[in-house]
Amino acid sequence: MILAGGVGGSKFVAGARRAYPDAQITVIVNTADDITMHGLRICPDLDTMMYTLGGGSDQIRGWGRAGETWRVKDELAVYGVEPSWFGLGDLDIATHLVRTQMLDAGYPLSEVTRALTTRWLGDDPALHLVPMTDDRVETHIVIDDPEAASGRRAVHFQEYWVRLHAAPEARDMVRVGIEKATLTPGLANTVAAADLILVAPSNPVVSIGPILAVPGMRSALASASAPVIGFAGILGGAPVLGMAHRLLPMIGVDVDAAAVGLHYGSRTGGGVLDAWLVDTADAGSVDQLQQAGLPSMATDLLMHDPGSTAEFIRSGVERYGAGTASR
Ligand code: FO1
Repeated sequence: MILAGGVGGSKFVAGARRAYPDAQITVIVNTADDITMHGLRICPDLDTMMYTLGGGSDQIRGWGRAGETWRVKDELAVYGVEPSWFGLGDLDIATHLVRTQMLDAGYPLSEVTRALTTRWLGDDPALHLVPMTDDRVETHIVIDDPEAASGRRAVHFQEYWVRLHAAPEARDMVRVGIEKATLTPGLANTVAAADLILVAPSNPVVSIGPILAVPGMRSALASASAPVIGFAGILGGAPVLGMAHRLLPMIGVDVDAAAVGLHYGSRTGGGVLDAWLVDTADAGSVDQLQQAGLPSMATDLLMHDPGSTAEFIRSGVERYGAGTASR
């Protein structure tokens, strides 16, 4: 089982499939980036995962479809319809139309996802993409706004990320809907039955954070019999992908692999991890992590391709996959 976000998460899952081609992998995917635009429900992390693992993603952008065209977007711009800062490609729109119709017809997101992934992954019983929850959860980021009466306003994460390029200081975050969200049916049992649980090197604040914040997720992980191994997405003090460095300070965590590991925490200390892999650039922090009760090792964590990703996943699993001395 893997906990993951979108662009980095899908690369990680591709590596895990390469490392363990015979394993049954369930990916719990973040859905707090989801947004409704032009009447369409968009689930960026689920779609990035589905397109990437199905061989249909744009390799340069990392999101959306390969060979995409933008005629609908251009038409919307001619009509002057906002938001114009978010690019929905023509091929991608078909996915959102199917999803929105199915949701409107009453299907839960997990079933919609199963239907959509059947097209991309076939009936492959070895890979399941599961949204963290069927409920609507959306991350909003609070930024300064001198024109607002309170001096601040909250914007949807996509607006912060795509329109504002994460430039304004992130003052606070609200995960709208998280308190009432429940884990996707069956997920707690899947966690309990897993042989191995991996936390992908995805954004700790807006990708892994929301998954861990779904009520019931932390307790499911705490009582899982499988070892939980996490992989740092911060290498040498900078995120390998994305803009986690703009969000970590907001939750009081340094932009540093060891700090993120300690933020997730060791299971023995009430956190979620049994082991934490950092990049060789952060080898100096291994002792500190071990002393803090979080078993740790350093290895090359750059996801050049599925082969190199598979290699570091195997190293972590060989070292910690049978459980740790502390358990
Ligand atoms: N990212 C952008 O930087 N610009 C876009 O216009 C954009 C559109 C978009 C449409 C569908 C989709 O599934 C993803 C899209 N993304 C876009 C990526 C997305 O904003 C983020 O990278 C993730 O939500 C963060 O994981």
